[in-house]
Amino acid sequence: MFFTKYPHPANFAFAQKLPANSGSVSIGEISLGLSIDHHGENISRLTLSGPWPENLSLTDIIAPEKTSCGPAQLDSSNLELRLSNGNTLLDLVPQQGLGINGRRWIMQFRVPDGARYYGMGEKNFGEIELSGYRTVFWNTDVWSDFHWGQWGGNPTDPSYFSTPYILVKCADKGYVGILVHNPSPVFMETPGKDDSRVFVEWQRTSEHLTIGAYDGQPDLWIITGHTAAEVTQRVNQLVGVTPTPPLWSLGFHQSRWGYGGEKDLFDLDDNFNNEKIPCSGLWLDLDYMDGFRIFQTSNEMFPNGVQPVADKLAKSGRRIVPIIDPGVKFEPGYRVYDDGNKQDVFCKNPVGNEFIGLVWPGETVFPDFTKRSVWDWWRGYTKEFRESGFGACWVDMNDPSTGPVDPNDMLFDDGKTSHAEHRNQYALGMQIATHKGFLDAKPNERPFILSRSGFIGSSQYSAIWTGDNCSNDFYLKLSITTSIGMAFSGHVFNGPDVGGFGGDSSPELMTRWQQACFLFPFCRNHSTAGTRNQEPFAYEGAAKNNIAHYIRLRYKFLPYLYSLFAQHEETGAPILRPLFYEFESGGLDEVCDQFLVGSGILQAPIIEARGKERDVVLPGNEPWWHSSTGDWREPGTMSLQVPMKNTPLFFRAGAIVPMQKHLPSTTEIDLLNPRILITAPKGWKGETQFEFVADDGISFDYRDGKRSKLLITAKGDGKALHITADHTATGFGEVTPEFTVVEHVPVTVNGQAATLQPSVIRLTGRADTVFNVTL
Ligand code: MIG
Repeated sequence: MFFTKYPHPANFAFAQKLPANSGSVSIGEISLGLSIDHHGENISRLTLSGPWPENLSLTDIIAPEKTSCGPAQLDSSNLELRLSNGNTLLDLVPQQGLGINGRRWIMQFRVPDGARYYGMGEKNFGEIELSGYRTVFWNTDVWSDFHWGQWGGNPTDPSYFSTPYILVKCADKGYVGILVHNPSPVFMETPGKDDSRVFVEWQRTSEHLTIGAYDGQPDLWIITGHTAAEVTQRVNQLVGVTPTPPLWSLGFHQSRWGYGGEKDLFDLDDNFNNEKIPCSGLWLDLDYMDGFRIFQTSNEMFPNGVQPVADKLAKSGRRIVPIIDPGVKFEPGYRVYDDGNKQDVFCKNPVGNEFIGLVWPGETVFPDFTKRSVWDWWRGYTKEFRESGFGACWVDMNDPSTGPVDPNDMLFDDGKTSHAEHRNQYALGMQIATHKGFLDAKPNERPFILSRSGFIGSSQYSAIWTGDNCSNDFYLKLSITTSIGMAFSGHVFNGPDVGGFGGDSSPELMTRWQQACFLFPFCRNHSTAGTRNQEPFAYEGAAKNNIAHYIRLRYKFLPYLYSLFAQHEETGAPILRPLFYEFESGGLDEVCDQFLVGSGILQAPIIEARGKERDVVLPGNEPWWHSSTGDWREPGTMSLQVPMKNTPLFFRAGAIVPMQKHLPSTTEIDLLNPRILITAPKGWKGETQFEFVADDGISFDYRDGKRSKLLITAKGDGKALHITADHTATGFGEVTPEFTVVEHVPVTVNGQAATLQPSVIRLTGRADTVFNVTL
C-alpha cells in the first residue's frame, strides 16, 4: 500500500446508464447487479454484485426493518440521495458516477456549493471539518510504517483504526452519511473549500465527492437527517452502540511501558493511596510476559501468582490490565504455538506455510482472526487469562503489525483470501474472540477490552486508544479532533495516551493534557520505555497537585459520564461532541480546540504546554456558567487568562450534571446518592432534561431491569427554578438526589418550595459559592 497514492477516476470505466430500480448495470463487457434496500425513511443500502466475493465483514450492520422507500432513489438517469423533505442532498455524476477497474470500484457524487465533510473515523489531520482531503482506510502501525520525522509532530495517514464513513453537510439542505461496509481498503476524496491547501495544481482535490475501494463488494449505507446529531446517532446505532461499560473502566488508568509485575504494581498502589489519587486500572506492558510469549506470565514478575496481587489491588478498587499481542512466538515447544499449529489456526503465506512476521518475540505467527473456529481457540486462552486474576485485557499490535515483514504475504482463510481483503478487520476478530473468552470466565461481568486498531463493529467489543503519540503540543491538540472524529463515526469510547507516549512530558504539558482529557470517555496516562516517569506523583509541587486535582475531578463527574454512556447505549449519542452537534451556526466546525461533554458541559482547554491564555467561543444565545470564576459569560468570543491550575470549563444554561458529593480521593463511587448540579442563570426561561442512571456498574443485571432511572427536569419561568425528579425505573433501588444550584433564586422541587443553603464547590479554579437545595 502506498500511503500517498490514490486511484484516479480517469483510470476507471463508468456505467453510462443506471437501471430504473434494482437491476443490472453494464460497464463495457462487465455486468454488475445493483440493488437498493430501504430501512426507514432515512436509511438505504446500496450493494453491487460483480467480480467480488460477497461482503466479507465479520459483523452485520444493525439496521431497522426493511421498508419500501428510503433516501436512495434510483431511476435510469441517476441515483439521488434525498432527505425526507424531498431535498436532493447528493447525486451521482451523470455517466461518471459508478466505475470499475478490475476489482477496484469508484463512485463520484455531485455536491452542493458550500458542502462540508466530517467523520472519517480515526484521522490525524487535526481538523474536524475535512474538506480537501484524499485519504485511505488501511489499519496502520504508524510508528512502524512512517519515519519518526513525520509522526513526531505532523499528521500521518492512514491511522490505526478504519471506519470508512463520511458525513456530508449539504449546505443548508440537510446531512447525509455514507458508510462503506467493506473491510478492503476504501479511499475517499473531498472537494476543497478553498485553495488553502493547493500549492501545486495536483494538490487540488476533485470537485466531486469520491468514494471507492481497492477491492471488496460495494456495500454502502446511506443515512440522512436534518442535523448532524440525527445522522450521527443513526450511524452509531448501525455499527452497534457500545454497551454500558463497567464503571471502573471509566475511572483513571495508569500505564507505562516498563511496569513489570507484582513489585511495580504494589508500588503504584501505595503511591496512589498515599497521594489520595483515585486510579482504577494499573496496566502492564510487554515485560510481564515470559520472553514476549503471550499467555505465559513471567514467574519472576509474579513470584506468588497473579491472584493474590489482584486481590490486594482490589482493596483499593484497582484492576491489573496486561497487554496481549496477536503475534505468537514461532517456537516449537511453546504451548501456545504447538497447540495453534496442531489446530491449524495461523495465517498462511502464498506458498502454503504459516506466515512469519518479525515482532517482539522475533519470528512470529498470527492467529487467523477472520475465522470463527479461531475465535473459539483464542477464547480458551483469554478465559484462562481472566481466570488467572487479570481484570481486563489490552490488545495491541492488531493492525496487524508484522514489523519489517511485508504483510501482504499474510493470507486469510487457509490462504484463500488476500491480506488486503481482511486486514482492516483483523483487530475486530481479535476483539470479538477476546471478549468471548472473558464472558466464558465471568458470564455476568461486563468485559473491558482496550485495543488500538479496529473496524466497523469494534464499538460493541472494545474501547480504543488512539495509538502512539508524542509528548508535545501537536498531539495534545490532536487528542480532541481525533477523538471527535471517532465519536462521529461509530466509536464513542476512546481517548489518547494522556501525557504523550513518546518523549518526556514536562510538568506543564502533563498538567494541560490531564486538564484537556479529564472528561474524555477513556482516560489513561501511558508512556513508552526510556522516557521520564509520567505518573502524577512523578511531578512535584503545583504540577502534582493540579494533575491530581483533575483526576479526582474526573471521579467527581463519573456519575455524569456513566449516565452519558447509558444514554449512548439507548440513542447512539456520542459522549464528546463538537460544538455544531448542539448548536447550528456557521463556522463552529472550524473550532477544533473546544468540545462538549454531553450537552451540558463545554470545555476549551489550553492546548499548548506554555499557554496561559486563549480565545473561547461560547455558542448559542444563552449565557454559560464559568466554573473557574462562578460567573456567567454571554455567548460570543472572548479571551481568557488561564493560570496553570485552571481549565476553561463552562456549563450550559440549565445544564443538569450529576456528580459525587465530595471530591473523591479513592475509586469509590456512590451512584445512589448523587449531587445534581443545575446551572441556571437568574431570570432563566427554558426547560432541560437529563436521565440519570444507577446500577451495580459491573454486571449485566441492568438488562433485566436492575437499573434505576431518574428523569430530572429543570424549568425556569423567568422568576423561579422548578426541578422535578421522577423515578422512571427503580430496579436498583431508590436514588436519593440532592440538588445544588448556582444562583439564589426561588426553587421548587417536585412542586414543593425549597430553601437554599450557601455552600462552596471547587471545580476548575477558585471555590465558587453555590446553594444546596433542601426541602
Ligand atoms: O512496538 O507494547 O502502541 O502502547 O506500549 C510497540 C509496547 C508495541 C505499541 C503500543 C504501545 C505499547 C508498545 N506497543
